[in-house]
Amino acid sequence: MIFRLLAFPALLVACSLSAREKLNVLFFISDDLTATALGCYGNKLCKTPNIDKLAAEGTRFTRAYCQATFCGPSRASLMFGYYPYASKATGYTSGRKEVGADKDSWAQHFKKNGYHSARISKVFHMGVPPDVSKGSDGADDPESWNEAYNSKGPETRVPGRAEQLSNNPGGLKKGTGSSQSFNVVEAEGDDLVHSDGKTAQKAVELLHKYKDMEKPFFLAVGFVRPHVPLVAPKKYFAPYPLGKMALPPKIPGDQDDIPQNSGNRRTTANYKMDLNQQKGTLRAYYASVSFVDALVGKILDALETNGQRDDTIVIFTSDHGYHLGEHDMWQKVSIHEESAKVPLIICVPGKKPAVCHSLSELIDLYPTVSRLCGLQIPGNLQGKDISGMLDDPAVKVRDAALSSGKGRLLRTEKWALLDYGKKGELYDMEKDPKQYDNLFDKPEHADTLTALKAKLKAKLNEIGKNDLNLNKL
Ligand SMILES: [Ca+2]
Repeated sequence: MIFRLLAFPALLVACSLSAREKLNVLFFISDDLTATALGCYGNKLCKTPNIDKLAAEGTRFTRAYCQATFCGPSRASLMFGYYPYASKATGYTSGRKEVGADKDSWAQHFKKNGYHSARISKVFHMGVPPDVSKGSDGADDPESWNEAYNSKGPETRVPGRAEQLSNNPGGLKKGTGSSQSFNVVEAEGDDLVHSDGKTAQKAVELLHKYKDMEKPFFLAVGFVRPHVPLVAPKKYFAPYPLGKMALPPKIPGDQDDIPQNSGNRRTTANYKMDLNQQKGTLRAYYASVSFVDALVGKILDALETNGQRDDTIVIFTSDHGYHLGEHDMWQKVSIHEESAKVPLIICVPGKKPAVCHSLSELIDLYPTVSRLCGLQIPGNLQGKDISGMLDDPAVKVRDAALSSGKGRLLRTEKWALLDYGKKGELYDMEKDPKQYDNLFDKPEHADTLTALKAKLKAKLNEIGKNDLNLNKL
């Protein structure tokens, strides 16, 4: 039960002493998880029953976009409520240091307003696997938390069946993108061998501890999978035999109208992956996603068993999306749909389940959840309060979403403009949702392009202009 009627103290006294005036917040953030891998977003192969169940109980957003398509700037942006363009948090390891001391993070805002705030594992940037192997803090912000825990894990140094699924294991040539390669381990042992298994166990422990706490809690739980290395207990690989894996369609000439840049060179050709290596990568990614899903289920079970579910807002998302072979591209940094769009589920007690197609951004979480919990929304935040969408999914608060990676994505309901300066991509998302036909240079769409470019320029002028720093990616 949730009590807002403070004018009626008799009612409060009549009810359980553990009842709180404010809702708790349980925030899940996965790493490098694309929406296309989840059952609730239409994937027929990858098994995610627990996340699907949460989606069926809450509002699932179909057009939610990250503000940067790699870890550091995306996480700094959503946690501090500013576009990367508006802060100096534009590099791979960005965090508080770049954002500055004068801004309260989302968690810190809750901490300052009567919440007990806690973090487990990766919420701000952490290097995966280096920080995970060491159990170190990465770019964490200690000011945000009353308590914080890292989940040290062995990553690839675990017994099991190991594979390197690329003939270019050193990664791509200098200047062409990532050195992150597809290391896979089907690990011996149970969930608790791994960082994420320990994270879930700690979350269950904290939820139990918070049962009798007077303060409401803000608990942020970060999972490091399905970020590479693709290491998970071998039981999660079992449902995904190689022969069952279906890659996205390979369309001849698909890449011919995509301007080459450092954001989209993580291709099958550059990684030198044969068909079995591509399917093996998909298989290991799905196994990693199912591993995360099982752990989400474990934590939500604890929330239910403790009787906390009716007092807790549950949010599930990822720091950005990921390519799993669309346009023969892999990984992140590109600003195509699969990389810039994120899964987003917000489940608020007492609100009807819904699917919301309105445009939203990860920086909307800070103001929205502040509003839902009855906290003031700091006036300087750049996100918008989208809580109205949770009462009525037809509500719209923005006519375009902005993301960034190598270039800038302006996404309206009908159009996607991928702007790289002189070059770019333009897609009609109603007719061509998979982004096969780049209309950027087509004269018949010149007026649309001009209008979208003007809209993008106006937005950037409004929010700040620090371009992302793609060094070390
Ligand atoms: Ca990431």
